[in-house]
Amino acid sequence: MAVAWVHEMAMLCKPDHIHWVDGSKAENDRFLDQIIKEHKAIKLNPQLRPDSYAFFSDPMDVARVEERTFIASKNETDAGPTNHWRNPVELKAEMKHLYRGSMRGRTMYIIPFMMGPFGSPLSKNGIQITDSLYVVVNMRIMTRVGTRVLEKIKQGQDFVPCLHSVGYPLEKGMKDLAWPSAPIQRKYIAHFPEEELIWSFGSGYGGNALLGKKSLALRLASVMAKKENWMAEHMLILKVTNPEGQVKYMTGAFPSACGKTNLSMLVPTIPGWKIETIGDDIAWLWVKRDGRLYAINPEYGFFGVARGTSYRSNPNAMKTIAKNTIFTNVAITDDGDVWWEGIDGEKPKHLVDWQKQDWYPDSNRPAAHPNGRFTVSASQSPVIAREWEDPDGVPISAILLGGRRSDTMPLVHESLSWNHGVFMGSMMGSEITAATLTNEIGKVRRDPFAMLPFIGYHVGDYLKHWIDMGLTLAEENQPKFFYVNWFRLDQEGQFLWPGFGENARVLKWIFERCDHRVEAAQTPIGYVPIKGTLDLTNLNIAPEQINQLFQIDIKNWQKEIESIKAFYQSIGYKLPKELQQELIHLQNRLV
Ligand code: TSX
Ligand code: MN
Repeated sequence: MAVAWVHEMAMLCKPDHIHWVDGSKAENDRFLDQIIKEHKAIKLNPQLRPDSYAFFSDPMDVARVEERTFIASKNETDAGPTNHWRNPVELKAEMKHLYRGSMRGRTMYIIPFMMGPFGSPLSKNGIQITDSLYVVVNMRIMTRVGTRVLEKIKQGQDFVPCLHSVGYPLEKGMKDLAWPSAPIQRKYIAHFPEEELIWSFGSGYGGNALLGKKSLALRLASVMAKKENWMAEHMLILKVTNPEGQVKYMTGAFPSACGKTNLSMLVPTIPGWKIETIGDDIAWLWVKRDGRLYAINPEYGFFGVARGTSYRSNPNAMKTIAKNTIFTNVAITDDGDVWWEGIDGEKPKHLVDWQKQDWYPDSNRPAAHPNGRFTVSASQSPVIAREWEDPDGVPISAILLGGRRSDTMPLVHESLSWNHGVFMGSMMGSEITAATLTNEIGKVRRDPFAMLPFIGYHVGDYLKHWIDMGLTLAEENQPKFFYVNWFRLDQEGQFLWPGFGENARVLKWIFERCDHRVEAAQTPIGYVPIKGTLDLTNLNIAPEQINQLFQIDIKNWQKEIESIKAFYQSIGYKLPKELQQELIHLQNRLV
């Protein structure tokens, strides 16, 4: 099965060689030696950053390309209004034409990989074919790669075939590039959910090319999950331990640029509380026979944004990436270490920037690309929870939701019911910052459950699946939803909440709400802390600031309702009636 597919793809792509990746350290070391010899990466100073490498991509290949990401299902309605739909037969024909001979002069690497811990009922096998060694060494960090998975597949276990080519064949006499890729109009990230197949062409970067992550673990898995009654979500997973040693697990969905990786590794400022990481990006969730919701992290590493990562914002990430790390599109210091905007310490007097150009403090451009990344094994984190690879998952008590909002949203509010929580998730959104679209700064971009680019089917059906999952959980087992907002501003435009490690105070309140240890005040939008129940000990914050953080401005909320209505209209007839009702209930509670 696997071998037949590989040979068929080799006939199509016509590589010079085929290499089956065994996943061993020895093999990985050989790949890295070859990468250095071919000048496709540099080795960092081993005294400062042992066993670490830096890659620099083509400036035209620096991020996921949503406008070239396709859901190819038989019926267009199955892709819904949030995806780019293509007819699968047509798309395959179009892409086959591109793959024909696309690996000439190159080696085709066959990567057997697994998403999820060994032995978990939710884990999925994949085989990625690629002509990029960058992809091979990154996949080995981000997923469980190697012979052990291949054995399972050869014994007859299912796998998701993932075909990837950078789309830059080397004809006779042609010289390779440091970062081969294809122009935008020949880039394709194609998903065939009915066949459970992924075809990616023309990009070597991140989620476009490391197909286990966004393509398999979110887009395809979300379709499988809907069919098989589980959930594939864009969520971190946290373990919280209180001073008495009691443990709760929480998941959290946040759009990009909200600090999801920072939250997943947070260092609490309140004594006796401990936070550990299960995952920082993706959660697969299912209801077990005891009637509770459990989560696994399908990934094996972190593919984090470098910019802004520092000992101040995320000390545990900094410790994690101290060695054995692959960096992409960051700047290089004169002593052979990495640098990016927002890292600790003084600005260097000279750097080589991500485009391999000399950079000085008065060069009017960032030294590291804003989407520059680190790739590192989760097992290297000093705060990885010991049960992070438990095939049985961890039981979830709370689901955090949030976005970047300068007004309207309080620091934290709790759902009134499961359906109200799904409503909160459906209307999630983040204000557009300078880092996103310049012409719409300040507007709220709706991003239901932070899944907008990752739902592999109709967004209305996806939201209905969330409603239905509530029905399979007994009420006492339903996790509570908590909408948090670290980004509310005062009249002067200053952040009202110190954020970062101080967020542990909010997690403490959430923890104690799950235990019914603290009362809450009911407001039209949900439950908020009663005076004295949010621990503000040793926090130098004015009572007026706290009032502002929790202020519910009726006018702002009426505007919010109008904006949610418009968003719901864009979803169309498949929007669950339960959510329409929640919107009406909210409107009624507000008058
Ligand atoms: O990650 C963030 N978190 C979550 C941390 C666990 N960020 C960074 C977001 C960009 C990725 C935050 N930024 C958070 C936050 O809680 N809060 C803020 C806003 C903020 C920024 C600076 C300060 C306070 C709040 N204060 C000083 O710089 C002194
Ligand atoms: Mn993500």
